[in-house]
Amino acid sequence: MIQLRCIKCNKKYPPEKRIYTCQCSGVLEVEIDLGEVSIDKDRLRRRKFGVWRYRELLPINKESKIITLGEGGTPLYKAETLGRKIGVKNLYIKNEGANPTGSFKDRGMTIGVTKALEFGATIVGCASTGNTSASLAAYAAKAQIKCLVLLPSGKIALGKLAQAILHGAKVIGIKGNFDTALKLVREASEELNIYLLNSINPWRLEGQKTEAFEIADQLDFQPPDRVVLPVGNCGNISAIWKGFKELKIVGLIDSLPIMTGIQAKGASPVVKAFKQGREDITPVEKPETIASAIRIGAPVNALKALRALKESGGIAESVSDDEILNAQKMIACLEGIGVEPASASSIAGLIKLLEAGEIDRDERIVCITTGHALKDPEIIFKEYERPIEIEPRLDKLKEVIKW
Ligand code: AN7
Repeated sequence: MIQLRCIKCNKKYPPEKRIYTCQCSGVLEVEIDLGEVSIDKDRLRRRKFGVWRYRELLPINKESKIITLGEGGTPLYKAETLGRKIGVKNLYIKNEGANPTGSFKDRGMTIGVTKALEFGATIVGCASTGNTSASLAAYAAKAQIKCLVLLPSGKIALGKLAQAILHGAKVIGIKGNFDTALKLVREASEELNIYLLNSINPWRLEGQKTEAFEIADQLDFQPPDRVVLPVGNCGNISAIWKGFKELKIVGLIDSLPIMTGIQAKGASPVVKAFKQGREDITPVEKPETIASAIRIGAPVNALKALRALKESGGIAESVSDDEILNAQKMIACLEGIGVEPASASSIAGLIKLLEAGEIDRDERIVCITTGHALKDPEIIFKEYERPIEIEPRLDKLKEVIKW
């Protein structure tokens, strides 16, 4: 049995109901009766990697037309060199930039757009700091339905904007930030019959919980001690925590990791609330950071995230733009993994917490890098030297090569 439950007042709704929030305005969670689920490691191992490897734990009808681009199945790297540099023996990087459109959002959209079709929607929409729009535009194209995306004008990394345009979405810039755009698209979804696929949509997060399933699976069901990831609108950390809890309930793992959420200093309402022991956030009016993906001041899933942090005995920390850029360079040059700035905040946060003695160096740690470096090429050109140009002569080449 599947139902929707409000995480604030516990009110339940049947899954056929096309709603995003409770009457009390609390956010909803999908509840699957895990007692009815039969799943075992041997059956899983016979299937290929990816979101749909875990279909027994996903809330999709058997008859549904599944919209997929082959999402998930991303590599989990043992980060030996970076680990040695920062003094962690067992450091892993789960690289979500390896998804079809270059971010973890694809895991959510395969479920979200499949669900949109189940509901008979012909238009999907979102507000976005970039990656959600790139992903939704691609999945809407695959499903051959219309897609509307509202973006904070001038604040979107170029690669993401290019993707949304390429896949044929109706892309509209909003004078304001992400939070303003989200408010408008929520209003528009009511009036214009648009199926909303921001992370306020509980079905979408069901796809993202497979990040937890895959991490456990790739570590032979010996879950890590800790998972570190960037936090913006708070959907992903909530989804991943839900995923680990479900794996434990169905008996595939015996322990749960400590969740560790990292925000950028200029956009860190969750870190502030966490440190003050509160369950509600005070929105940041003018969020600012070079990590544009997580430039979010009023995260809609904050309550879910704060509960995930609390239940797992976790930590929330913020990092500066310089720390983020430094971490981006370290991952790129020590491990060969190119990530966008928001993603690098997980490593930046880990370094900060190790130095502060809040994380034990003996832990087995997984850092999630959420989006690909090419999403934001402008940052790279701004922060790094451009190539010099020479005449095509060997003596000139010898002159300029100084390793
Ligand atoms: C690379 O695309 O919110 O805490 O509109 O793109 O689940 O919001 C992106 C978020 C981390 C934060 N890393 O995840 C959007 C959007 C990257 C991201 C996050 C985002 P959530």
